[in-house]
Amino acid sequence: MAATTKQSVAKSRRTFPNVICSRAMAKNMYWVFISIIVMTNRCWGDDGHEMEEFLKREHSLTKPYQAVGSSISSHWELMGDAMTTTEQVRLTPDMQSKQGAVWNRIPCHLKDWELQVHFKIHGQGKKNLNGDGLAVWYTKERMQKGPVFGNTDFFTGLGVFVDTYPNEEKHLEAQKRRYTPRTQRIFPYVLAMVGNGTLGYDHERDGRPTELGGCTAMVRNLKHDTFLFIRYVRRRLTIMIDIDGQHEWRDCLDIPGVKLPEGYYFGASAITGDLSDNHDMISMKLYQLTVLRSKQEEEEEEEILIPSVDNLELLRGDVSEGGMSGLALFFTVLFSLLGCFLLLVIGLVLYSHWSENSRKRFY
Ligand SMILES: *[C@@H]1O[C@H](CO)[C@@H](O)[C@H](O)[C@H]1NC(C)=O
Ligand SMILES: [Ca+2]
Repeated sequence: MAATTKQSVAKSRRTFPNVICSRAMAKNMYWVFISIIVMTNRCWGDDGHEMEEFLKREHSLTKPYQAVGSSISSHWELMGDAMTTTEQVRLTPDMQSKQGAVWNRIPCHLKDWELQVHFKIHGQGKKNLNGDGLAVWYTKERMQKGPVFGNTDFFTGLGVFVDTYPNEEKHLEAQKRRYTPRTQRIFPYVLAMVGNGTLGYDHERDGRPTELGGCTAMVRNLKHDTFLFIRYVRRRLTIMIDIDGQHEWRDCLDIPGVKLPEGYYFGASAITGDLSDNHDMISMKLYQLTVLRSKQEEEEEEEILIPSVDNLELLRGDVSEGGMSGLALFFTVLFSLLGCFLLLVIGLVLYSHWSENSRKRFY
C-alpha cells in the first residue's frame, strides 16, 4: 500500500520540476498551448516531453535478497562486511572499522534513467557520534574497497554520498577555529560528485572541493522510510529526498550539463571508522525513462567517454549563493507584491476615511 502511494506520488512529482504547469492546468490550457507550440515549438520541446518509465529488474535490488551475493546467477554481488537479512542488505553493522558494498553485475546502457533508493541509517551513537555514511554509485569501477564510503578513490562516474559525520567542522572545532557560515552545514549531508579517474575525494573536508552541490538530510534513526531519488535525463542530474515520512519529494540538487558515459555499474557502499552506524539498503529500483528526442538532438549528442560537468567553476562559485539568490529573489518578489498589496489596501482605507471625513465636513 505504502509502496503504491509512494510510486504514484513520485510519478506525479516527477513531471513537475521541469514543467511549470500541472497536468490539470495543461488540460485546461490545451488550446493555448497548441498555439504557443506553433509559435515557439523549440522552447516547449525541451521540457514538455512526456516520459515513460520501465522498471529494469536486472539493475534493481529488491526483496527477497536470498540469492544476492551467494549465487552467481544473482544480478548483485556483495563485498566486504556487507550481508543480507530478510529485511535489508546491511552494508555495515553498527560496529567500528567496517566497510561493505553491494554492486550490480550488469553494466547499464540506458541513456536516461532514475534510481529510487530506499535506505536506512541507524545506530546507538548520539548525534555526531556516528559515522561515516553511505554512498550510491554509477561508476566504471566496481567491487573495489577504498576510503570513499567504502569505495575506491579516484573513481570514474557519479557518487552520491549521505555523509553522516562532519569531518571539517569537527576538525576546525578541535583547533578552536570557527568555520565561516558560508561553508558551515548541518549533517547528515547529501552531496554529489562526478569523478573522472583523476579527481580525489577530500574526506577531511567532506568532499567540498569537488562537490556539485547537495543538501542537509536528517535521516538517522527515523521510524519512517527514507528515500533518495537520482534522476539523469538529457544530461540533467536531479537529486531529491523523501525523508519526512510524508511521501513527498524534496529538491536537493538539480544540475544540467552532467556528462556520464553509458555502460557503468550501479552500486552502494558504506564505511564506519571510530564511529559507526548500521547502513542498510532496502531497495534500489532503476527505471528506464523514455525521452523523445528529435533527429537533430540525436545527431548532436556525441558519445561521452569521460565523465564531466559543464561550467563546473561557475557552479562551484555559486553553489551556496546560487541556491540562495534564487530563493531570495522569490521572496523579494513575493514580499514586494505583498507590500504593494498592503500599501494599496492602506491607501484605500485612508482614502475612504478621508472622503468620508471630507463628506462629513461638507454637511
Ligand atoms: C579531471 O577533472 C579535472 C578537474 O576538472 C581536470 O583537471 C582533469 O584534467 C580531468 N581529467 C581527465 C582525465 O579528464
Ligand atoms: Ca564526513
